[in-house]
Amino acid sequence: MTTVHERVDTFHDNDQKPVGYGRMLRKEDPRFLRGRGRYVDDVQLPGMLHLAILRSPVAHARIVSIDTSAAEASPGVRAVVTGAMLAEQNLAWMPTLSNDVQAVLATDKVRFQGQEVAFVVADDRYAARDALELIDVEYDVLDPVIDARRALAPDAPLIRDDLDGKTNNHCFDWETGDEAATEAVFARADVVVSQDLVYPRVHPAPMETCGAVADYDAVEGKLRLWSTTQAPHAHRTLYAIVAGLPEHKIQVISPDIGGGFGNKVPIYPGYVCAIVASIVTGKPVKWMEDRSENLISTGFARDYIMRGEIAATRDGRILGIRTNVLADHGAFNGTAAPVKYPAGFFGVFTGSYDIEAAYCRMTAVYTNKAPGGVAYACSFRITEAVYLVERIVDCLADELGMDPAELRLKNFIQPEQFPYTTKTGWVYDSGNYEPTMRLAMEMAGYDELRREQAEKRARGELMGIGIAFFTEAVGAGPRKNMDILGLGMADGCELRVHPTGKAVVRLSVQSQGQGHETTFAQIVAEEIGIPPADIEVLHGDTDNTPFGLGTYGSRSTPVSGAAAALVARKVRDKARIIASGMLEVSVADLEWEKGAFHVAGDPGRSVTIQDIALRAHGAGDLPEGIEGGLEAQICYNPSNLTYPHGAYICVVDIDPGTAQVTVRRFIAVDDCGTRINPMIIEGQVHGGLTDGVGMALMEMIAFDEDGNCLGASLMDYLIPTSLEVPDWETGFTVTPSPHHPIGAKGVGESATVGSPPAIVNAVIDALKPFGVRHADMPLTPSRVWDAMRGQARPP
Ligand code: MCN
Ligand code: CUN
Repeated sequence: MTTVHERVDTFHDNDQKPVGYGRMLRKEDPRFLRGRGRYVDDVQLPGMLHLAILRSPVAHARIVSIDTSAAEASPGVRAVVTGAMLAEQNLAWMPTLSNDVQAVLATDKVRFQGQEVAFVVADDRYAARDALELIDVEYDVLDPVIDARRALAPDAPLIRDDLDGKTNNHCFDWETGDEAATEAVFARADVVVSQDLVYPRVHPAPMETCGAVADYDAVEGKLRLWSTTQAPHAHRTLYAIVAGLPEHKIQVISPDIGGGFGNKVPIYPGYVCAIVASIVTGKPVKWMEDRSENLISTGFARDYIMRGEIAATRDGRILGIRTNVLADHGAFNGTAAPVKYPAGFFGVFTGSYDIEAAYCRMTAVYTNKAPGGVAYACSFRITEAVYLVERIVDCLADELGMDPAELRLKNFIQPEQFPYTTKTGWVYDSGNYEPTMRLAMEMAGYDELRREQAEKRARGELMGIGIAFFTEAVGAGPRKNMDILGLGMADGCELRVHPTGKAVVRLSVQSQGQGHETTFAQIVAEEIGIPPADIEVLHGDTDNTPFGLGTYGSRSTPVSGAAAALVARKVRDKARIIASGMLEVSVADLEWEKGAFHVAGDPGRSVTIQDIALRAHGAGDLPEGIEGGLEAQICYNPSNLTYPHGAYICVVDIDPGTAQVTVRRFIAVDDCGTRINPMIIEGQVHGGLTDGVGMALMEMIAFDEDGNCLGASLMDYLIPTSLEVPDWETGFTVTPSPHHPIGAKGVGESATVGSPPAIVNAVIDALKPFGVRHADMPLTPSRVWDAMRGQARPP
């Protein structure tokens, strides 16, 4: 495993430091490349049973009766459990992350197709699945509510009759900004443009589906749960609350995770069923969903129906932005977002522009669709916000007859305005937008592209150039105003340096493919000078890591990364005192040079961090008041979010005969502050851009009018492969975060946030000769064809 790190010294593109930041190959890759990753489904325990879930075939129905007798008699079956049985233990319902409740197994009604109705525990997976077919459920089918626009109609069927006093499908209202001030700027604007936009329901579709192995030991009274979770500590606390087990008797282990993309933030009924099954049978129980179960029942993303309005002066000064949103939350509000932000961080819909006023009003509704809402590299709804603002800015450019790059450059928040408080109250920590935009334009050869486009238009060819410029808010978040179910959004970190100078760093966040074992070793290495190869990163096991809220909203680097840097500094401070004893000089006379302290003015007299580690654990004397050992623990509470930004330019060609869109080029310039590992950042950006092509051109979880999910397999739910995407052209600028100890901002979701509007803007730009001003995602050939012929289909 260590051999790959030999390249660390030669793989730098940002500086010549011997250890620390740079293009280091991933420490986890030898394991993955040799097929030695260990995922939840690889967990095999003696006597383990298997659990399968019966799901509702219909979107909305009353359950009349359930007959499990045939299933119980089926070979290999150990238990069949229904909602009624869970209700006896008060376990039929569980809290969601958004102050709603969700059925673990349906008791009264089913509320979406694919909802959990009963489960079977059997000796193997096949016996369990076979027995599902023998469960006889009688449904009294009800009219479903599928279109969010009809959810509040007076005659709409009531979905959540389980909630006391509920008489309609209203979920919540939310507003932000200043309505009157916005009205005033709209009233005096020369130009007002408005556009309806739908961000369709999409799905994260990670390669590994969700699953768990629960192992309850009745003698120890301890529950061990291997599960596909992005937030093991937060999940543990919720299980403690729901199951009434003491927290120290629950160990949540998330081993290697095969992609999360937000899909593994919520707690799913399957996890709870596995726990119940293990407690009931006294055996370990594995539940692993299949692809269709994952697509129809687990956390979806988006499903926002938006109206964007923008007001400006005739010469292109943006004055105000206003939006009205209808949010479809499905049957239960299972959104994972800080509780004070029911619409996530959608509040950054004012984008990267210095405007006078903004206002947003949102209504959220229940429909007979799967619950969820925040998932798929969304930065807590920033994906929708960025799409909204970047599309309407393009609509404005079109209206004004102005170049979309020029319009953006004219309205950017200026570098000296940071920290910048937006009209919806967010404080952007730092930014320098124009150089990022100019770099993207230079890499693209923007003026040349426009010339090429003019020539092609003259020949009847369809070429489009689309721009998106985004600012994200990532790194949730300051405890004073962010929590999930009462848990403050801070992260712990522990660092132990062993006697021989090798170290272990324990994190509360959890990688699902982002390379934390590498980058967190690099952060610590940069601070204490121990090579990354000698620093082991441990995560994903609540018994062996400090408490913290986990990985989502690109918060690992902004929050946990800061914790790792600070804990290393704490260890270094102690090392300095020990070094002063070893060198017999005062602490003030020591100078730190990556990996060693030397006496100021006498570099020959020095001790390395490894020497100090040995002394800290050794037999010799330590300075007065200093305990032995070399380790520290901290909990980092960020003072603000970090605000990465980026400029994306997309070039598309459209076949006028088939309406097929080809993304010919894509230029992405990202600014995530200090860059820890540029290779990993590029990987994150490449993945996010590919996601963006999927959402813009291919992906949608659609339903028919009965509520049948039409995206239940990867034959129907199209996700892009390397064949549908171009060779990405990436660049970067560096504007460090002022409050983050190493100046780093998050980047994991940036490209998914920024790329869809760039692609849609490019397609609409290509369709200008047809007078098209907008068409909704996904821009499949049929939608582009309809747009060319002036008939927009309902989404
Ligand atoms: N990084 C860096 N320098 C920076 C910022 C980040 O080197 N200035 C590195 C980090 O150290 C980390 C990676 O880039 O190794 C991503 O860091 P960060 O932006 O902090 O995001 P998280 O680690 O918190 O990852 C979460 C983010 C989210 S929310 C989704 S969704 C998503 C994404 O990551 N899911 C992913 N990228 C994914 N990539 C993979 N392979 N699999 C997923 O499920
Ligand atoms: Cu919103 S998807 Mo990521 O935050 O896990």
